[in-house]
Amino acid sequence: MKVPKHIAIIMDGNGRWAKAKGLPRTAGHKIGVEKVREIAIYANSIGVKCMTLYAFSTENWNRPEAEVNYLMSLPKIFFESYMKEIMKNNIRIMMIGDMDEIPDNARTVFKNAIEESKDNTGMILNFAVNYGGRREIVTAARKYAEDVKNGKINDIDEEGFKKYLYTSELPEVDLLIRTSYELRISNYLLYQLAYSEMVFTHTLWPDFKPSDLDLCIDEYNSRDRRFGGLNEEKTA
Ligand code: V0D
Repeated sequence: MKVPKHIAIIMDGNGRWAKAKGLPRTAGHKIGVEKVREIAIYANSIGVKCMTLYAFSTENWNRPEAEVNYLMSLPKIFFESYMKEIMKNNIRIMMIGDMDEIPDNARTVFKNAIEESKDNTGMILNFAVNYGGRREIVTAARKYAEDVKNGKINDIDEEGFKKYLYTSELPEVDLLIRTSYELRISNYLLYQLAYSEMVFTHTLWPDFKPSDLDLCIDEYNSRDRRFGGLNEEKTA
């Protein structure tokens, strides 16, 4: 059994989960936060090197103001509740996305968690915050063009371009998981998902358990990753 080095997750279904129980959407997000803790600790324990979670997309600003405000309070809740455990488990916190537009208090708790855990050598728990894939690519292109214009670089190529993405220090994404069975990428890691296996589960994020992650990894292992080439045919 191969454990994927880098797993990306779209944690969908919090709202649907809450609605089914007659609860406000925020109740789903609250359980969703506890699931982040549980799944991160488990993934680290089985040897996953990096996990990138879609916490807040550039489109999420369009949600009702009360919900956006609640989402902005989640980093504080998450790190106040779990930072000790994250440190004990040697997990390193990172983030990708545009922190500029995020309220100061949320940004500060994040920065502190990143700083406190920067020497941890276990799994990288990477949060995509105010992230959008197209914006990431355009930002990278702008910086790349700037460096070419200034004579810092001559040639434009794929290897060079990668260095300008938020994920330049991270391993390739092996596996994308999206819960709640929405069959879309939704502007997530557009460039990075080029060769990733994708697993869509019916499970809603608040119901997602370590055993569900195991099932996703089993599915990943059952696939024949060709990268466009021709690996040896599987024998039945
Ligand atoms: C829980 C998905 C937004 C399910 C949505 C740190 C998991 C809700 C943020 C967030 C979480 C907001 C501002 C910011 C950084 C992150 C968030 C966490 C969990 C855990 F600066 N949603 N969200 N953060 N969930």
